[in-house]
Amino acid sequence: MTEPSFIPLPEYEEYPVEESVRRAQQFHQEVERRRTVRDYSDREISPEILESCLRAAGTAPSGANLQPWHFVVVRDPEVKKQIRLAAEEEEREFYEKRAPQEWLDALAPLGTDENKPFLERAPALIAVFAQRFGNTDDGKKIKHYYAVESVGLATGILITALHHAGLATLTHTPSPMKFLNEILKRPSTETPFLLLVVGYPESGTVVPNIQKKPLDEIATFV
Ligand code: IYR
Repeated sequence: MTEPSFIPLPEYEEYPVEESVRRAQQFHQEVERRRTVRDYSDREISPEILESCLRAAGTAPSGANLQPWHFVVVRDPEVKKQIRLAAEEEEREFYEKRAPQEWLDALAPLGTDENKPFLERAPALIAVFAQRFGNTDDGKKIKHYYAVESVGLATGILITALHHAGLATLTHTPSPMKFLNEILKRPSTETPFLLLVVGYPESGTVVPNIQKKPLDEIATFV
């Protein structure tokens, strides 16, 4: 068993209260502008932006620090096309057969359907995988604790980092997503978590007129 080893908290910054309040408010204003975008321009993204945002995602806390995530960045038009075709096949099943009416009613305000042109047009797709198992340095199979929760945390940071860099995203969840393992050649110990579409919004893009819940509905202070 490895003994614990500690270092001083690196680069911790405490702010005067007023500055802290201002920073919190500014951050809220910045993330409040984030909207899920479904219409993308085909303008390319500089790879350094994606790399830095992925490094930011990789700082997320995870169960036992096992970092149970893998991100596949897809820019190759041929691979994007394969993903679009496979996703649209699953989505057609979903919208025409599998989805109960209640689910379709919940989606109606978003105006989504089985057509996913953004999977080919957007310059990058990031397939996020959760690794339920991993390997130690000496090749033993180990369980990853809280893999899904950890990947959710990393993905939240990724979306926020991309927004901060001026990019738009769409959290797309074709269901089932197992086709991503085949197309992207990922092992069966990895479960696709979601497919993040990344790019610049098409000029004149519109988004659904929907609201976020107010603070008193999402939080209770005891
Ligand atoms: N996966 C489908 C359906 C869908 C489901 C939810 I929940 C959404 O918030 C949006 C869409 C699709 O991507 O169209």
